[in-house]
Amino acid sequence: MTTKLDELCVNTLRMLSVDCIEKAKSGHPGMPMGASPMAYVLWTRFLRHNPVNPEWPDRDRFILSAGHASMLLYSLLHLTGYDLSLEDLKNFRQWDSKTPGHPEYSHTPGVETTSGPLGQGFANGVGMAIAESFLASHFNQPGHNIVDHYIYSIVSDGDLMEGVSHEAASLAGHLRLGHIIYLYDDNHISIEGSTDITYTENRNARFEAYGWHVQEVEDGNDLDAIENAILTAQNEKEKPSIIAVHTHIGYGSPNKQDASSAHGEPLGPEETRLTKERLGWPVEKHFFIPDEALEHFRKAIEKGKEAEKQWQERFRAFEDAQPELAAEWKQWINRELPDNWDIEIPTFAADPKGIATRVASGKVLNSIAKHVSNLIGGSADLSPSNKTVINGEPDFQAESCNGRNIRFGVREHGMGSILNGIALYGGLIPYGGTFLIFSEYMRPPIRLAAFMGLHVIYIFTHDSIGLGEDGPTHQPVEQLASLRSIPNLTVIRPCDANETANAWRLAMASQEGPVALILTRQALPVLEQTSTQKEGLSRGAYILKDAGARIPDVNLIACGSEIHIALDAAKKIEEKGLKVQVTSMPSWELFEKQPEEYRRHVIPLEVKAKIAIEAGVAQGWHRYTGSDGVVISIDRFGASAPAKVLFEKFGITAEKVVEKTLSFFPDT
Ligand SMILES: Cc1ncc(C[n+]2csc(CCOP(=O)(O)OP(=O)(O)O)c2C)c(N)n1
Ligand SMILES: [Mg+2]
Repeated sequence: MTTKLDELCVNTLRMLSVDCIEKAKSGHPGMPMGASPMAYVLWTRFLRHNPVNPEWPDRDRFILSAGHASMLLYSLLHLTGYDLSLEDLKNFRQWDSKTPGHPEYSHTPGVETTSGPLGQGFANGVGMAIAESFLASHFNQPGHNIVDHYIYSIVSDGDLMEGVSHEAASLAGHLRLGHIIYLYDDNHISIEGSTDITYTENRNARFEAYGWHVQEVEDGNDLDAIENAILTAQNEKEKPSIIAVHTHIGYGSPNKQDASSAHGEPLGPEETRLTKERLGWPVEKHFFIPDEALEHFRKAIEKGKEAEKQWQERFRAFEDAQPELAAEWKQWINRELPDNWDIEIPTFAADPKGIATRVASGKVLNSIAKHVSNLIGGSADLSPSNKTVINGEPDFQAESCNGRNIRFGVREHGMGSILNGIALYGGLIPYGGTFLIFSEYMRPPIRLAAFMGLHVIYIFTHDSIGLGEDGPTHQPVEQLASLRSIPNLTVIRPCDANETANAWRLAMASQEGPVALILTRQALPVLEQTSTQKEGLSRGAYILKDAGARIPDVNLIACGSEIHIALDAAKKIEEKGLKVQVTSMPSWELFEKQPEEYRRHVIPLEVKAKIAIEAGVAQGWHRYTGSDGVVISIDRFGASAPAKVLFEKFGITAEKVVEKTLSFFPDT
């Protein structure tokens, strides 16, 4: 039964959101007005959360996937008692406010993920559900339920149209992630108008085909119907649930309800007044929060404290019964690595024949995974190539949620967003692999991982024309430059097996943002120098081969497979009596963090001939060679042929380096 108080609370959510958007003269009122009833039911009758401790590990997760409805989330957070004041709400979308245009993770208390790029939140939730079931399977013991909660989301038409929702939904159905409960704000409107112009498939049938449990609520204002549907979804343990709630965008606005004009612009003063009249809201009041409504919403604080308290008691009992498991739990949640986690990372002996860095990566991953049991991940159907399997571990499947090998299927975009969800959830260190070229298919979540500062590790193999015969569709040329352009993403392109080991060391410790390991398909020599140069890689660049002079004549700068070409070339150039330094530069980002003195030492300014070599586009390298320097690069698409032939044809050879270098010294 819907009471007057329920109605008052729903309208408080609606009109608080509308007033804040009016004040900002910017924002999206339509969805908060239509989706407030479902949000109200979920947040006051179901969501187990503690506004005083938003990070309590066993809380339900709530994701507003349709981030444009941010004002709805901010209203919920304020009303239920999070550290978000009415002043903060009044500063919606303003410089330095806690209420940015779209919700930002770690910026506003209670925001579980950054949402706004449609579809991402949907897929993040799938990652969170994977993490939840993995942790439940690892830690829960008979009589001790430490991890047991739901992943809720409100998703919109746009979320469901985006491809990533298809990928993530398909995997979630396969994995039977029964703790997912998504409310679909089924309002038939997107920016360009009715969804009839573009989005007419049978959506229920779509989700049923994935193996989801599907329900419909005919009237989005029917609180009891919404409540019943959520209860039914909770009882469905074997399937993820979606509830299509038929709503009206801009509900209550006499002239904008059901119109796309309600989507993304303030109602305007006159329409706001008319809407308040229609909903029986005091017209003259702004940001009005009736006392009874506030009191009702704020019950979340006591309920939340109590729920967390009960969990703490359960945890103490668990700790008594299972001290070792409990210690491991704390270690994972506190993001600590166990002592000696890296003790088995191999040092590779110098070897001119060498091994591919992807192969080295597989060995290193396994040596770490033996000691770090919360390292979890997989590949988008390329694990035999990416070397991402943890040997001897089960797959993560519906029947084996303790498995650490996730089979993402051919779903790079979904994988990227799911990795973000796992990292956001906490307790786990996720990694995911594909060919470097297909990082393109997962760029949106890579960007968001960087933006949110998530600890995610990417294993991108087949890093250049060196992959050979598969040809230009598979050969990255611009991908390195494009990844290096993402702020807070650390890109590491190691030159041999030992640099690969050190890259993994760094990736494991890099908690402030994602790390992309860029690895070769082809074998690379293992160098004598790298086995003793652990420090070097962590500084981004270092002198791999000294020139024997304070100021060399020539500085060759490279990374990855081109280091070996540089070393070969150095020998030949030295035969001409020139002093040559080779700088190994696996990571620009790490190098840029070094003090200037170190940077000048590794790439001295005064050197006459500075030459960078990379089997990819030149873009960016002049930053290190200077505008007078030379970049030996590939500024076109590749070709299908054996790798050796391609390096020759594209001029990524020691001979080419020698030729370019000697052009600086016409007298030699
Ligand atoms: C990936 C992505 N593409 C485009 C947009 C811009 N955008 C914001 S909302 C929206 C669609 C709005 O439709 P819907 O999701 O149904 O929200 P409603 O209008 O019902 O509030 C679009 C295209 C976006 N946020 N993310
Ligand atoms: Mg819509």
